[in-house]
Amino acid sequence: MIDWKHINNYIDNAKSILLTMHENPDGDGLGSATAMYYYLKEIKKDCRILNVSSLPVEYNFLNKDNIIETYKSDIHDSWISSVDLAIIFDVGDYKRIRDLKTRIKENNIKTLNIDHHPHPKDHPFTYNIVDLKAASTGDMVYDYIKSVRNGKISKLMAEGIYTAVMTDTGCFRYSNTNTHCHDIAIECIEVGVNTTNIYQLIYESSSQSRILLLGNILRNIHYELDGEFAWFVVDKNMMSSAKASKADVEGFSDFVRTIRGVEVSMMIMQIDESSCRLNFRSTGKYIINGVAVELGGGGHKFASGAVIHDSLESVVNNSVEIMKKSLLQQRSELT
Ligand SMILES: [Mn+2]
Repeated sequence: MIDWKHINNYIDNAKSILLTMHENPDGDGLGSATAMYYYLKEIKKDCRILNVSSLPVEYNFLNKDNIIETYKSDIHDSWISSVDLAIIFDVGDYKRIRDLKTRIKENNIKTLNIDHHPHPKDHPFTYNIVDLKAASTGDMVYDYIKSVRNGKISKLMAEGIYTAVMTDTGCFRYSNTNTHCHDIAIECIEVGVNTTNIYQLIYESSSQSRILLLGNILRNIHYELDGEFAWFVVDKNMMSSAKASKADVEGFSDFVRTIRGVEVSMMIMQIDESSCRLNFRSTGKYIINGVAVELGGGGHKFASGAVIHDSLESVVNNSVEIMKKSLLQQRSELT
């Protein structure tokens, strides 16, 4: 059990608090930060949410009060110099806050990491609060707010928390979904969160480019190991011919994992001539973060990823082989 009352001292002692999360943020990072923002404002803290990436359009509803800012050195550096505490949500790997990591270091700002991804023992944070069992970082923020504040959470906090829990559990479908997720959802509905609306804004807003790209991908899936392992490539040509953006690719690995018989899906996405992004998803039979770590990345047991600095061709060859080897090894241990 995490001692949130004790952790509250770190927050209580800070006057100015910076909230941030990993680049290319998802619903968990954004929802966690907005919920925390509204709580910190309620207790009259000077705080801001600064992200290194811009806000994906489907999450605009969390930004009614224009509280989610994209970090710009000339606009924000003077405020950052007055910050005493940076709270980092859902980061997985500290380098994923890019330039903000440098600013935090330069200004000797204390760091509080709140995350449900594994971090090494020699982590760089002042305070490292990790709960690997939490379905989302939003669950942890909810637990914190509940332990220091009386009554039900406010509607604005609940919109963030609900978004975090819903997106990280794949709408309460993935194996990480537990009774706590549902308890949180009940409270969110009780305080007036329009859950249907949030679902539609996030999941029923595919661009035509995304659908065009998905069609192309679905025609080119490779199946290995009797159909248990499915992988696909998204290269620069596919992206440009569909006029797609990075955000259009979100969720494709989850989708391919839903094909009958598929236990593990892998997306290999070309970033440029010399780097690729990999995404791995598992239904739960095989653990796939070992492969992610081997390739220089990380993540959860059943959802992980990596960025590799190499050509597409060589990344395809290597990663498919490494994944097949790991799955065959695990398969032999299962039987
Ligand atoms: Mn998360």
